[in-house]
Amino acid sequence: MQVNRLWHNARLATLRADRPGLGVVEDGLIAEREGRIVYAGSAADAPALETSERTNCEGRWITPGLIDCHTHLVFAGDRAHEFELRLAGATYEEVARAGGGIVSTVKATRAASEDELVASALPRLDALIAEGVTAIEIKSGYGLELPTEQRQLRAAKRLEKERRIDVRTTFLGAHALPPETRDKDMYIDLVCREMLPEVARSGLADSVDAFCENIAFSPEQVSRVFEEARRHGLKVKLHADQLSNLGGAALAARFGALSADHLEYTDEKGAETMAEAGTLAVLLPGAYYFIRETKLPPVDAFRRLKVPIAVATDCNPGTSPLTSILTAMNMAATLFRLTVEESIAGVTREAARALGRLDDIGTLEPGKFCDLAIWDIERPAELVYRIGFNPLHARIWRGV
Ligand code: DI6
Ligand code: FE
Repeated sequence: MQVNRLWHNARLATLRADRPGLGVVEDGLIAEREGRIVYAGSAADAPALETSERTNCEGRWITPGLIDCHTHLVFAGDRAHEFELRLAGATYEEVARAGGGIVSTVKATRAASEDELVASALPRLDALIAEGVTAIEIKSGYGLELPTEQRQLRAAKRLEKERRIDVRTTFLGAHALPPETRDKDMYIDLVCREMLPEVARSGLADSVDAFCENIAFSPEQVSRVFEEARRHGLKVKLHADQLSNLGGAALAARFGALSADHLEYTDEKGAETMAEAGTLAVLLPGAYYFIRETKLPPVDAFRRLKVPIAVATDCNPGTSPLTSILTAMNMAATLFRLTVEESIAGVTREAARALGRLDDIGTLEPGKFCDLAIWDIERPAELVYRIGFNPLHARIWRGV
């Protein structure tokens, strides 16, 4: 079989769902043609392969390229000053009610051009790419009015032209109440009647998200956004039960959401509803850590009910200024007690599932994009165990 490239003498963590654990293949080989995997398995079982580009991996580990399935990567300004306020004892909610929080990033983002949004996102994206990220989800949600929401989404899509990476965009108009509006129902009318239809028509967003929380929007208001998303054929996901239990996870599941995210305050009923609907849990330990939350998400219930678990950075300037997916993996294990296998699956196969992209990415299997991360490690646990150390040897995107 003629292939473009192959990598041999490697240990593969295939993350195949039909194999136990990480789907490890000891003496492994991966072959690629036209950007997709044509073989991933033991060298002994490989078909005859002709190629001009053979790479000896010298026993290194290969995982699927990492996927950050929940980020607010595109925004202007920063919230370092607020960080100092919180160090002085203000809670995240007090800062939000004092007009700080999301709204202060909104002002900076509204004032930024598309080029400025791209330029300020690139260093954050490069930090993730340096750790082997090959696909990322990026939300809007700092415009809270149509032109800036669209500009954020266009900037997010432009990142695919600036770097070799796969970007999925999410419309998060229902992120917070904009400074010029005092009436949440009126703003949700604007989101549903003006913003969402235009964003859907322009094809700028792959899915729709909302923030279901006391300092944001109620389950009823979120339901209106989700009904409008459904009318436009867009999948939904939800920032749910982060600071309190408003039944957000169950609400997301009832709308067949791809995922419910955060989930610190989700209860057994919420986990059951997610399991019935096939809605994934996206855990965001960076936000839990940064706002010093103490309520842990119900990981044991997710395991028992077989709710798939993904892990992401939630990179955003207010509650998770985190641009290291390896650190998010360590936090998921250290803080949420995920196993090494769950943490690695959480940023590969399950993150792909959370984006509805499992057909194309997230495991090392024939037919999938040849997105690889090649690591200088002796065992996969090192990817989760170490803090602030990046053992990436090479990142391959679409075979290159
Ligand atoms: N929950 C969060 O933690 C972020 N958004 C959300 O819905 C916070 C975003 C910010 O503070 O800028
Ligand atoms: Fe978020």
